[in-house]
Amino acid sequence: MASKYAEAIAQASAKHPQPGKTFQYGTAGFRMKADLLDSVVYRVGLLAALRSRKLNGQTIGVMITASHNPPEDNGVKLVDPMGEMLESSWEAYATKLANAPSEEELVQLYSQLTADLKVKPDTPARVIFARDTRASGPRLVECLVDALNATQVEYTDYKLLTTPQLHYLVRCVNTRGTQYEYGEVSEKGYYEKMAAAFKQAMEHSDKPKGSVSVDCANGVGGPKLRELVKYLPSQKEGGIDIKITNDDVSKAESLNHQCGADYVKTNQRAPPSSSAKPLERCCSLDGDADRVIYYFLDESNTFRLLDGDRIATLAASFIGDLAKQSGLSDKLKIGVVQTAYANGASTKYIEKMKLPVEFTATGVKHLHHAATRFDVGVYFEANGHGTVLFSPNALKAIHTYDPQSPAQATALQTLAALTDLINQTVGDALSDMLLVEVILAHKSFSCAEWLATYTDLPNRLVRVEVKDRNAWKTVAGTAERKLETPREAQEMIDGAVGKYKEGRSFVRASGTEEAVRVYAEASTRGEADDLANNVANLVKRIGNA
Ligand code: NG1
Ligand code: ZN
Repeated sequence: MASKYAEAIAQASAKHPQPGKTFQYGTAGFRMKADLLDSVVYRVGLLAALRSRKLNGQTIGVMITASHNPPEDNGVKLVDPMGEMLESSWEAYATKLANAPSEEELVQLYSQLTADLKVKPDTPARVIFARDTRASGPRLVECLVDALNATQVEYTDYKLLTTPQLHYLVRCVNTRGTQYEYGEVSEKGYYEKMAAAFKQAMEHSDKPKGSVSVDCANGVGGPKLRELVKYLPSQKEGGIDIKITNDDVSKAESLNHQCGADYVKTNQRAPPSSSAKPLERCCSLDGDADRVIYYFLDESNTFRLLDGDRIATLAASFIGDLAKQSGLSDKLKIGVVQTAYANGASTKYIEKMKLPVEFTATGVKHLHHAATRFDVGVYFEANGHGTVLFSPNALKAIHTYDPQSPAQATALQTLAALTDLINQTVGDALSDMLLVEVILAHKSFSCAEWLATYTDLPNRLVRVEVKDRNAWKTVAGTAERKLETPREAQEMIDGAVGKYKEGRSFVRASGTEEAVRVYAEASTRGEADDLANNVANLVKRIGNA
């Protein structure tokens, strides 16, 4: 049976032909050179309509961004009703739709999916969408709109937003008028909610010290941070002195170029444009403002990184203290979720705080999912993407507990503020940055004091090109720390690791690039480099034999 929208789908699809490529909806949706994406975005629009109808007209989000990738790339991903990433079983449908070679096959597949998923074509469908600052964004929005029109979707174009802002809006729309109302459905609502929570979180703290210089990767985070600052208390009112840099979105080619969170994390250095003085607090966002990384130059002008692991440990220790001080420590099971890329020293530090640590595969959707199993689940990838999730049980405890002393009341108020300050849908650089600033102010910490909480093990990440990255499979349940195939590889890695004090190394196929990644850490810089090189060499040998 032909679907109700078959003719319209085929007609619009003819404007966006499949370029004869194979696409895959990966951990970050679809992402590649922007000029290959028209048909993909069109088909993602079709899937958004199906998804919304399947969920009885709940609003689905579509974000057009390629995050930290170069300016000529773009990407697209779907956001589920509570602001989470698309349910993983639907990723396969996205991939299938993107790969249908012709209009006929696309229409047939669409009808098949409609039937298989028991979607009623007359159910209303709603979509909201936004994009980052890339030059290809407006063209890709047209492709998306063609799909939404063909399938009679009610939609709102939010134009330029950060990825987490779109996630926020999706959750707001779908909870409007319910007891779980998340916030006002507008960009302004986002700023107001965050600013109010920030003020409340700062009420019982010292004034923030010094300034924070924010590198916005010349992406959408720049204009959005400027907007947010208008809602935050001024420095005189006890607010933060925020210095915004790399916020030029007028030159397409400057996006993520020698700046931004990925540049800083990968190169372990500040952007060349940085004029920060020693001990000045700095942070970098990525191109769609869902990652943040802190850093500073120490007294001897050496670059010091405070990455996602550092933010996770800082947040977990602060929230753990607040839970104790407010009398809620029995009621709140706080845990931390990491990936194998987390520095071993950060894991030890969390264990020393007597908090449980869980490991998942790479990719925030895995971390996010694991974090929901705690009352307070702190999750961050080392690259700076993460957030803190409060379970319904935790929210209830925090909002209904009757404090037994003024000290408990104070801690409880700060804790309650954090539940609003921290984006509950996805990692959010603006929200995470304010969280870090709040904690540093409460603890009266400089970056140097934050860094001194533990010492990172020297580590090295190496990218190795091999014939077939899919030949590199990890053993299920090991959070990607052990290889199943190629058969001989793991034993050889174990042999290499055994030669180093506190050595650890693992190899996995990248989910976003045609390569495998080698991670190594050991007790000294030289040993970590050696181990990484040895393992990389054996991977090259096996992978290109
Ligand atoms: P891959 O390419 O699968 O290693 C990279 C990052 C992930 C995650 C995704 C999505 C590392 C080692 N890997 O994944 O953490 O952020 O990109 O952007 O940083
Ligand atoms: Zn990003």
